[in-house]
Amino acid sequence: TTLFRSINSLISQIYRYLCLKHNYIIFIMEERNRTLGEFIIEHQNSFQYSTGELSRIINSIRLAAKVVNYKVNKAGLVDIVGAAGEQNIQGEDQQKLDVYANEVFIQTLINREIVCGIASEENDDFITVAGSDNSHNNKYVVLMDPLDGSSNIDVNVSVGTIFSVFRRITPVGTPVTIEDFLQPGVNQVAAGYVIYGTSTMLVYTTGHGVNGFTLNPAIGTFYLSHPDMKYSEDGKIYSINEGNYVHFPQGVKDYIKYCQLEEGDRPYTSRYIGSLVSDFHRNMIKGGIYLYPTSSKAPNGKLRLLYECNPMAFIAEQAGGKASDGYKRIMEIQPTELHQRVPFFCGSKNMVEKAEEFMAKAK
Ligand code: AHM
Ligand code: MG
Repeated sequence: TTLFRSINSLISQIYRYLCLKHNYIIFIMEERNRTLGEFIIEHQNSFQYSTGELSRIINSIRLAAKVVNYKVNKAGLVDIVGAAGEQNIQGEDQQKLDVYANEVFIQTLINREIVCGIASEENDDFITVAGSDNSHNNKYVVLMDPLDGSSNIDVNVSVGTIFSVFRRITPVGTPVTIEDFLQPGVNQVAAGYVIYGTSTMLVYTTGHGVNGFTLNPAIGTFYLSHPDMKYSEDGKIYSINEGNYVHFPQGVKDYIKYCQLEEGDRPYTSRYIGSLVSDFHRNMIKGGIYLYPTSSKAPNGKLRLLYECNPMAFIAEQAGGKASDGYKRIMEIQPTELHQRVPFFCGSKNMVEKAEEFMAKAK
């Protein structure tokens, strides 16, 4: 036992030394903390179609997220090693990070042969995945925004990956068609996001609540850090790009004024990062509302129904929050095109309902 303890202590001292030497953050993980891998295996059976495919999809996303995280963390070095379109000192071509993230997520899903199709905000059309035996036998399609808010990269602000998973509608064994992607959000079987922030987190739902996992960068493992995430019913934060105020519909202008009024628990605090994943994540933890309405400049809003709003709406609802386009539930909208935009009101239930009240009044 004494020998075993000494070896153990020596290993932990070497580990700490290496972490400090390489500037890693040391996470002291208690034994009860489960890893994402363990969590996926434990919860596989709670999923109604439980054949393991959905678990494998989440596993692939976990892997791709780690790869992208590594690259995002090096983004500040671009000036040193060369900007996009140039070659770095090793003679390697530099890529824009959103293009890189897109390739990593697509390749990881294709290589593992677990999906029959992928649609990405970065690509004009969807990708058909036939599988190495050309059988088209897989059942799921993934839709994603591989690096949302990527304009924030240059200024070291958090960005994210958003994903949404559906079962195909067309028969297994045939190539996917556009119908498989144009499904309303209520058909989602899983959705989530990765936030590349002060720490990197993967947050997802398969329709049984929302769980958040934090990456320990020293050993490359996600740990369950935020079990069963919930929105509070009310919140005190409103997040909107107020620079567009004059272009907003009257209902939104009235709601903003309501948020700013000195009455009861108001005025609310305004917080807007301009990175959907980060704004959403903060509001889910602290209680708040995120709004990207229509405006005279953007008559359908800016955010994409399939890649951004549906997955966030699924997570919001699973966390007890709400997501609407100002009038109706986001997840019930029947999509008509891949890159469709919709206005987005999402967050604490009572706040979204209040904003909807203002929208209805001003209609
Ligand atoms: P992107 O998909 O081109 O990155 O745009 C989406 C982003 C969201 O992350 C963010 O909430 C929004 O655009 C910010 O837009 P704006 O700068 O108009 O406020
Ligand atoms: Mg985006």
